[in-house]
Amino acid sequence: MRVVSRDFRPSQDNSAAARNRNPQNTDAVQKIGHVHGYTWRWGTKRILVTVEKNSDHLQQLTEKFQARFGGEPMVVEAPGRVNLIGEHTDYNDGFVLPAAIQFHTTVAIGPRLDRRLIIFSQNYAEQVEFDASGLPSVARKHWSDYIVGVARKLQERAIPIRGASLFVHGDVPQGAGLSSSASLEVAVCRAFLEVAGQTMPSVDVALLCQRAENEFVGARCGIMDQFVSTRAERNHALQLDCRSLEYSQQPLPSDIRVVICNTMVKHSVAGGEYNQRRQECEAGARFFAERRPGIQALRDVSEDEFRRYGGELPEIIRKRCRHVIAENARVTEASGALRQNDLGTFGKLMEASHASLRHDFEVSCPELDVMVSLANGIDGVYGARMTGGGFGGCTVNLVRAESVETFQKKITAQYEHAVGQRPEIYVCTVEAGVRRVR
Ligand code: GAF
Repeated sequence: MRVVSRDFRPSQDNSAAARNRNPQNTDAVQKIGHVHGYTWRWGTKRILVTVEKNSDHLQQLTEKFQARFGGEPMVVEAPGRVNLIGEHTDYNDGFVLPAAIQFHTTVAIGPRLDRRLIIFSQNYAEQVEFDASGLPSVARKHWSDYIVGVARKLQERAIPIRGASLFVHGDVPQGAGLSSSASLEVAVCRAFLEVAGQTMPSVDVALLCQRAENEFVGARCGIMDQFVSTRAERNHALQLDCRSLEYSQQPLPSDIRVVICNTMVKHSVAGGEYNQRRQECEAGARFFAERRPGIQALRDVSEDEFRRYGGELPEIIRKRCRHVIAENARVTEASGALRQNDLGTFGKLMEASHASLRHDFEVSCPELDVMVSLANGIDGVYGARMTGGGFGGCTVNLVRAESVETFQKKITAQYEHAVGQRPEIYVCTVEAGVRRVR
């Protein structure tokens, strides 16, 4: 890899708060401004400035691509996600219920006549170059690992990676547990496919991106993030069976909002704790497999079997297993509750999920616990829990639409008071999966 330039020109205000979007609340809008591809709205009743991404950002990305590389790029964008329930179940062949959100990684790509792969990241203000016919075989702990990993996996499937110029920009908050990595992988995969004139079923795209992260980057993540980034539908949560990859789209009631609260504590799936949890789950699955043939993963262990044999397990493994087995049952119940519009039950399941992640799976942290407990004390909140891998990052909250504004104000003030750090609050729109936008 050659680092070609570091570009320290000031970029747009890219804080996640500035990108927060709340289209339902336009009654309070007084002033509108257009800055750097974002529409800024100032409301009389609101504390927070909310910002809508508009189509200008694509135009601006295109112009930046043209200024740097010349030519007409194709542009692809893939969303980040929030997981409503079903945490650390995906790599146990279990069930999850995530939704794609309004934060994306956007990739502008144009073919080159030579074999060079030139990639500029606007977020890192850095450009790197590779020879497409001799891509690095090991990760270097650099943002480009995700892109190289995907390119190598495509090459392994005999998809030609020709010379290309890429301009990459992501507005998924990084280290927040909202799948900035998966959205980068999926966007880049689709961009390479477009430029090669090839198509691939979206399930295969998700699997290929997961393999790139598992085998090249070295994070042993499950399939949830890549899958929802490819297959999500607008205004729907996606219920996924992570073994069979069968899924269904579940409409979200129009009178609730999915609100994400960022503790501002950084999280990383690439960190050792995540892989360690996975090993502990695998040890648990091996233990149960010795007692009942046919068990391949914790997904196959019933609550009854856990009660019967669980006492023989070392305490740590027993706790990990208890979380996964109960969490799988919660996802099934929560999906049923969502279908019935029973948000009270859904909220209770979120609460139980958080408690289990905190005490049994031990992936929460004090800031996440404070955020959840504050949310539970605010009117109009059906449920709150940590979301994503944990060890920091965000909580997900299901909030009655009319209570969202008060919720934002209260949780911001109360969290800042309790922790000494101002949180970022994102009122989400639920979006579709990866698509070519230009
Ligand atoms: C991270 C991983 F990437 C997912 O695969 C999943 O395991 C999640 O943590 C926890 O549910 O986002």
